[in-house]
Amino acid sequence: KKAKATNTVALSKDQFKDAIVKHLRSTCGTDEARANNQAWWKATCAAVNELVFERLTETSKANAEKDSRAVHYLSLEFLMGRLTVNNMHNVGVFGAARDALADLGKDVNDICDEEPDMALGNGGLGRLAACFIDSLATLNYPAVGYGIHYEHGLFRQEIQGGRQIERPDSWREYGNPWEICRPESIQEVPLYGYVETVFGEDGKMRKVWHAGRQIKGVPWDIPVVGYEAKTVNVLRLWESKAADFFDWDVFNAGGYIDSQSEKSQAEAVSKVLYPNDESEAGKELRLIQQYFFCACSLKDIIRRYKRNHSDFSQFSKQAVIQLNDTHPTVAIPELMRILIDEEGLVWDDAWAICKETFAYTNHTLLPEALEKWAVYLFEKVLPRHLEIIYEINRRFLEDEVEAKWPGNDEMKRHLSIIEEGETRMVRMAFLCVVTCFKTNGVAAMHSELVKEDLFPEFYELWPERFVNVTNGVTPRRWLLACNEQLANMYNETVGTDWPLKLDELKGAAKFADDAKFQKNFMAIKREKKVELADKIEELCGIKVSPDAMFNVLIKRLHEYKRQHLALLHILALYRRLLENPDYDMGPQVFIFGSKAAPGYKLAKDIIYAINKVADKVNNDPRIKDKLKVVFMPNYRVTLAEKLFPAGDVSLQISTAGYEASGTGNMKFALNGALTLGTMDGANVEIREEVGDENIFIFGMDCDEVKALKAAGYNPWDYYYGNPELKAVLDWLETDFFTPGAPGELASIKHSLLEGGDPYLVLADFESFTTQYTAVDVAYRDQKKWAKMAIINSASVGKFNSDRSIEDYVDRIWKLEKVMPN
Ligand code: 26Q
Repeated sequence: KKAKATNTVALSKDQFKDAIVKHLRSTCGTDEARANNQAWWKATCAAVNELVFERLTETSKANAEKDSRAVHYLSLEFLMGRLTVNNMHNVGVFGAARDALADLGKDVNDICDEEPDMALGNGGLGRLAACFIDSLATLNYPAVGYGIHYEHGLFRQEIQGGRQIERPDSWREYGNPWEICRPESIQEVPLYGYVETVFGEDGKMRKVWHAGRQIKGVPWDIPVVGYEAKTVNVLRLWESKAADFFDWDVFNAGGYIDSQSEKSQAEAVSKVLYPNDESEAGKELRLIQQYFFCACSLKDIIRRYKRNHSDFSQFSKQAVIQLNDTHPTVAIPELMRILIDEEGLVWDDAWAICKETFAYTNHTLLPEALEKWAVYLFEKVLPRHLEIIYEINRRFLEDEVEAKWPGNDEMKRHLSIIEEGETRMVRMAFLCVVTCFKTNGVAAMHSELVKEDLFPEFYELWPERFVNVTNGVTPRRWLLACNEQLANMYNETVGTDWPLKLDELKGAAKFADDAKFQKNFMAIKREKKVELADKIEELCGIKVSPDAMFNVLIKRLHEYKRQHLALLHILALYRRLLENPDYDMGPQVFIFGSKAAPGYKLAKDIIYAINKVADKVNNDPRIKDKLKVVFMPNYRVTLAEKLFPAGDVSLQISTAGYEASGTGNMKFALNGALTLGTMDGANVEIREEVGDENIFIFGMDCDEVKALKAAGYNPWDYYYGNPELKAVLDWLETDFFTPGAPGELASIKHSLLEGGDPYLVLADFESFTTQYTAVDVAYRDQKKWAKMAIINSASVGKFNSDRSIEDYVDRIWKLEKVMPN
């Protein structure tokens, strides 16, 4: 039996063949004999687009006719990856396309490999936005994703001599067949300048913002194809351009260079994605990026609203705006500004609309990741918005804080949207919580911490505003498209509805003990491991055995994610093998994939250390291939699609209380990997779903972390208390892994001792190594392991992003479905 998506054929193989050949000629200007793979890919996309664009038009027609409430998902990041295979599955032509290409002498995988990733995001937050718009379309909800059409996405990572080198990503250098430019919807955005107070003839005071500069926003629409393609929504990405007018005065005065520099400054706004996740640089251009896309998006939303409405009384009924973290917060004062300065509303009416329109998702508890902007920067770039923020803050402090905590100036300082100090700062998260009708965390535990630790006073003021929506992942990309073998096995076992109703995988759990089912399940896992092993040899020149246990740790590099804990553990295993050649352990492979923010020194040192340890371990004949370490360069969505299906053990080892949710943990479990992880983020809920006997939990929980920190954590106690830990830390200072250059790996040790080990790596080390031994033992009982893996995969229906979206709809958005014709 074939996957359902390949059964519901919207085009036959022959029709598809004709379409490809036609587009080779009419779209690509070539023919079958002369086309290269790039042309074949573009012709294939064009054939798919015949179906996609028709559904896109039907969807926008239906939404216009019904004039229904819609969600607008504002995000600086959409980490879409490749679209071709996904879109073919969702419109139901994957099988037809594969067979058509085969008839034409082409392999569908080779052709689809031509597509560059759309890497318009850093990590979890950006990929979540991509899964959410997939689910919104699949569930037929009216929704628009708004973001920036970056010329360069997240940097491409090369590894040279073990170190990360950043190279520019140019995803659309040779054109992108999925995007449509919409010049009819261009917007203009003001920046800089000053605010004038004017009094009208009625004696009323008005504010006029005289902008010092204008830039133009050009929208590019990416179709977002729902599964089975009833609904095709859009992701609208704004590109910045110089405003239209040509400055003839400057030109005639011989200042051609200046008008050119005006142009390049305008184009700089959407030039590149900032590569720092979980950290704030406070760069002016980043603030301008945020304002640019918020201003364009709000104008777009209002333009559409005004087609059917002559005043703003229905605005918040028609539009809800979801802020993906604080990055688009400036949309709040921008909507206030439009309503008051341009539409003539009074403050109270404008404020009431804003309070009913915006909702905010928090993705982090890390203090250094909470966005703050210097007041002076705001004043320079967005002077009118600063005034509005001051007024929001004044009313909040004088009315609401004063009512709750009368006369308490300390509380006012503590809760003020403006942080006092040497440089006064705007606290963006406070502005969100004060305005938004809902604030949500992204996993059950995280949402509790948002209330209790991050915003306790705001929670006291408005308990009803705080909700949880646990993250999810789209099963279309993260099972159907990336693991065809397992998808087909599930089709035969539980039927073909699971890509929509992931809970139905539960029906496979009753076969967890069935020898034949186990054999098939493990054969698929092995096939995926062979595919990955081939890729590892191709990319890294390292041979790994598919019979070894594959331990995979793939995510952005950060101290709180503790890649260095895994590294210390690898060193401990290596040392045990060297000291005792008969050390009882099955063959192990550790696979890392991770990008470090370019300015994050320690993160880059950890990448270097992983690569240096890998060089040594992989080439040490004494340990007889029992241990291999692989760092796969340029981790991204397309590589993730090969890694998740091949993992045996999913490493989710953040310090408890620091990983808001994690979503890779869900993708692994869905593909039959077992989690070795801490009680953090969504790991807690994965454990609830799969059962304590099917997950390996280690380390301190969140309360223990807090207690240890409160009692005064001393990493030296652990260093001196555990000889193995001391030995591996000391090893890092020698030149064992960096011959002739001792000390190259010492920064890791120093951060963990003199640096105070802020994420308690040393405190959790022993528990990790102990629990790892249990995993190794379990793995060597392949029947037991198969059972646990099957239960994992069959039990994680909760983590379908469709469920997340239904939760958002119930708890926050209150949307109704619209079925296009
Ligand atoms: C902020 C200011 C300036 C430049 C960059 C940034 C920035 C960019 C990206 C700050 C943070 C991010 C990304 C954060 C992120 O990915 N968070 C992750 O979100 C996931 C989805 O909710 C969670 O599963 C992860 O736990 C969380 O770390």
